[in-house]
Amino acid sequence: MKTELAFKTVSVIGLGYIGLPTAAVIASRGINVIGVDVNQKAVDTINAGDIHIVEPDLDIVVRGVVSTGNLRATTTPEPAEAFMVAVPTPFHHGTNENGEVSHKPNLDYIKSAAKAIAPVLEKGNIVILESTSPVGATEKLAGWLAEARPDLSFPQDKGDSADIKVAHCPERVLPGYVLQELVSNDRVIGGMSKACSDRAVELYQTFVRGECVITNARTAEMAKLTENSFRDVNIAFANELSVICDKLKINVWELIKLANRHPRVNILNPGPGVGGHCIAVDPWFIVDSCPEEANIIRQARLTNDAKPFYVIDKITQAADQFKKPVIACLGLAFKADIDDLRESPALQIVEELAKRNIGEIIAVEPNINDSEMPKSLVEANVQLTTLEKALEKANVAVVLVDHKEFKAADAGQFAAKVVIDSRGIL
Ligand code: SAJ
Repeated sequence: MKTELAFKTVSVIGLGYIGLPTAAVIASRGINVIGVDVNQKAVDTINAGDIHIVEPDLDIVVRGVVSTGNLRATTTPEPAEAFMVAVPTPFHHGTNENGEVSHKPNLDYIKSAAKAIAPVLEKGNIVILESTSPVGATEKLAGWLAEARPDLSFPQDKGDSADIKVAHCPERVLPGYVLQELVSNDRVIGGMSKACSDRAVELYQTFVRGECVITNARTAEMAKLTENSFRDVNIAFANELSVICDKLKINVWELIKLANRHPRVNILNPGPGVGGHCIAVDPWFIVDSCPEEANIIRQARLTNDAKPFYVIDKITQAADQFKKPVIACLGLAFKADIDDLRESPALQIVEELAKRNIGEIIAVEPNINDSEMPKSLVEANVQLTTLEKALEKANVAVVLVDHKEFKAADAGQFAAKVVIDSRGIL
């Protein structure tokens, strides 16, 4: 790590799950960071030294850097030496001309960010796209910047000698471990020219302890999509195995443990589906770019998206055995030991069960309180309660998330109930 500051002022555009921790960590290295977000409430919260997202220890770091003046948030971009764009890249749901589901990447947020920073760009600046993006997005970003600033030169035209440098350096941090992984993970740095990559490495070396590995922008974009697709395909394999094992009356957890004893086999865990904002999204960017070629990647997405419905059917069949079924659903978050319910297969399952009206549904989610209960569940009269109370009352118990509280539960509490353990923790 360098001791002298290669950058005095850095701007981070988008203060969400990636942008805010990145801004805070850079600010903690003594660099002046201007955080920009369109959400006035988020900006006010940050300037008050608070945070609007959930990530362990982030509140402490943000409070620290706001109090020293190293981090300041605003809704309007200001001049800086480097601009890091960390805005969402969702997809548009739709159907193609053959009537098949299609997922088109939505680059509107990147385009708005480009339009917002273009007026304050100065010769010598670098713009880095951190958002997970389809291949070609960095070139598009550079194109939008060039359109807005014909007085400056850009790497697509001038290569190494361009006034503005542009690179893609995808974020790769795991929610729940963001502050550690921001510093310790290796970074893939894809500059639009060598000079772009070199300057980006200088920026990342101010706070990254991992290695900064240089490639071009398109490869960097694809590297990120590949990492998440690799995980999705492997989870789909595990999910498919779990369905096969149910049919063949084999315990899939025992099977995977045994197979994983082979030195070259490492199967992931089946579950109720794949949630979160990355693994269930990014593979579609590859499918959209190469629909004819990306067959395994598409099938993995379909397999993982079908898994919640398989679990719902199993629960419905179990409930059918009782006159007045009471179904305890353990977990609402998208994965273990976090409070993030967005794109959660557990939440999707509970919502669908409530809709089907198959009995009384009670939910246990140790990481949220009553006021954080999703509106959809409140409206459907799903009660949030403790594990003990839920198990006392339920005749069907469903494990949807492998939270530590559920793993620590006493096996006796589950006795005399129909148990559906989608995470294999019991
Ligand atoms: N899951 C399983 N079985 C498993 C592993 C995960 O069902 O064996 C499920 C989880 O329960 C969850 C979903 O997959 O619903 C995704 O969870 P995750 O922990 O695999 O990943 P994310 O979405 O929290 O973070 C991923 C990470 N990518 C990889 O591990 C390759 C992270 O490093 C990325 O930075 C992040 O996506 C991102 O932002 O793209």
